Amino acid sequence: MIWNESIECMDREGLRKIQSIRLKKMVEYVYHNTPFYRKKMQELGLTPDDINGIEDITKLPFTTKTDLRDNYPFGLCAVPMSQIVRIHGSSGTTGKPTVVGYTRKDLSLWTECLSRCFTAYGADNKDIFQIAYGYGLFTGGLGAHYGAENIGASVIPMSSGNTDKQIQLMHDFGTTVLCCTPSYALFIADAIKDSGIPREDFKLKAGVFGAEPWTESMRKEIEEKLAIKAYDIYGLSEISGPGVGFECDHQNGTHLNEDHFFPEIVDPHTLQPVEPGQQGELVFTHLTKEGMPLLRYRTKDLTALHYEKCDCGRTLVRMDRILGRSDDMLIIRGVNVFPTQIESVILELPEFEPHYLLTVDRVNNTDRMELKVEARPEFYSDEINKMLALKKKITSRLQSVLGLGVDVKIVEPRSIERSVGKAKRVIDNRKL
Ligand code: DLL
Repeated sequence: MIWNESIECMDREGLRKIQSIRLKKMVEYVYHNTPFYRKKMQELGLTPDDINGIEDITKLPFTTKTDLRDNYPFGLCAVPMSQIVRIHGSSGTTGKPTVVGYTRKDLSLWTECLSRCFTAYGADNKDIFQIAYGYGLFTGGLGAHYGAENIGASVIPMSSGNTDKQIQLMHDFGTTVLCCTPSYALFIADAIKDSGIPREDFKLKAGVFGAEPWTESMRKEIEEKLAIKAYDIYGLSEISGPGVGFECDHQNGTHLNEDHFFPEIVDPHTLQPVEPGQQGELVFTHLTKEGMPLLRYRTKDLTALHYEKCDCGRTLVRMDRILGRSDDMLIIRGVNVFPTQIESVILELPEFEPHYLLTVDRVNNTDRMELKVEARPEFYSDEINKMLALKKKITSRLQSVLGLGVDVKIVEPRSIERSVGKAKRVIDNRKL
């Protein structure tokens, strides 16, 4: 099913025309309404007349999270506060949150994007959505909420946590679609098993998972444990929140709503555009946002884009799974390591649960990685030889995939702390 066929399946030439018209208008708009961009453009010797189409986008300056922090809280808003009707933000781990302001029109376009996502997952007004993303400054809860209401579905605004209640209502209300982070989905799956309620008594059929990187093997794990189809949803607060991108039934990449958010992939070092299909940093330019439009916002997310039409009929560009954020990349003894690589190794081996905690330390000037990973109950044993054999198996697999030695500690099932939101799987104790 397609929510907005005329846009989602538009020929690419037509789409490019729309993007060009919108970009030109947007540059004009920010030049006159966001002093930050006027200054940046003036420094580059640019005026709005220099931007005549989407091909001119590379002339424009980049925007970074630091720019948002420097203009905290509302310095990048292009409208007076009287027109801002919603404020969201991402908390980050330290310091001040990144703040985003939405006008009424921004909220309505965001809702349109989410309606496209949910329709692509096969949902409609007969579905019951359980929103188990956090409600609050985080965009997950309210973003998904309005999108689901807009397609006419019944919405249970649960927010994250309170897992026993989640399961009770999921059962009693007949939830068909669960929205939460992939790590929370795993937590919920185990809790359903513990509840003793048979799977047949639940009506759950699909899951809308995002807000953190997750691998293809994690998808399989969730699909098996919950007996549902698991879909990816991508987004970031700076651009709008969930719904910047979504998977269709073919699950051949995450379609981006590029009539509103123009995507580019650049080499994170040179900042030059890369060829389609090549991996690099994802960059977005708002084409329609009013409240706080951004030009060439560097997401730090590493991925690649594919422009061939999808078998679902959509022409919207398809994005590969996010490998990770460039700031999540660990450099261990000079080797680049992404937590998603570790997740893939763990899930490849049937003996382990997809729960892990990686701790990085520097001992005598050498980086050391310790990985705590849970064995599945049927493989966990008191017999030391069995455990040593398991440890050897995973250590040698990690060595061959990462090219690095990892000190593995196999721990009891359910002993690693579970997450109800974005999982924290890495602790880096090095003072770099
Ligand atoms: O996480 C928005 C969101 C909510 C997306 C609910 C999907 C579902 P932020 O808190 O600003 O916003 O974090 C954005 O999370 O730059 C990515 O690094 C990561 N991320 C989001 N979705 C995915 C995904 C929300 N599907 C940051 N796959 C982004 C991988 C994701 N990473």
